[in-house]
Amino acid sequence: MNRTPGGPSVASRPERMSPAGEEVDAMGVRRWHAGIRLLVPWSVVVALASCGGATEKGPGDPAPCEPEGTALSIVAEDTVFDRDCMAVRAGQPFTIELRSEDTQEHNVAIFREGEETPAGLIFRGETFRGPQTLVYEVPAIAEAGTYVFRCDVHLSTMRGTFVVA
Ligand SMILES: [Cu+2]
Repeated sequence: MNRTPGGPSVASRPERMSPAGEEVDAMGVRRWHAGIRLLVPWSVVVALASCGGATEKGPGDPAPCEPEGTALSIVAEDTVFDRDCMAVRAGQPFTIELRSEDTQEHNVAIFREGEETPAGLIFRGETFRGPQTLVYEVPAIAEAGTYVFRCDVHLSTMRGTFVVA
């Protein structure tokens, strides 16, 4: 596993592709301590977000998973995440280890539920190609509630619930 405290090892990859819909935020996401300081035009993100599947969970539903410490992990393989729920405690920084077995690009981003827009963005991890593992360092989320995590590249299929309790 590659821990990447100061910046991902893939950041200097020279052959970044930039077809529409992929890598739109490649330059902006390298420093994930600043999940809101994106250089990408928001219109692109909004366009992506608008293609996302509807959220079927209501706000009154019980949390589908419980906090499990501050070191989360998730696997992307065959363009699917191996879990559909992650949870942390409010007010605690945490890490998400994303192990990708795919040559396609993946990432993990967290949004407020029902608000997969620039305004609702909580955190965006760098998009990268596997097979490779990155550890995202995510600032504390102060507000308990139900959020959404997703891969920005496959946002309609690679997604799940992110619980802050
Ligand atoms: Cu993906």
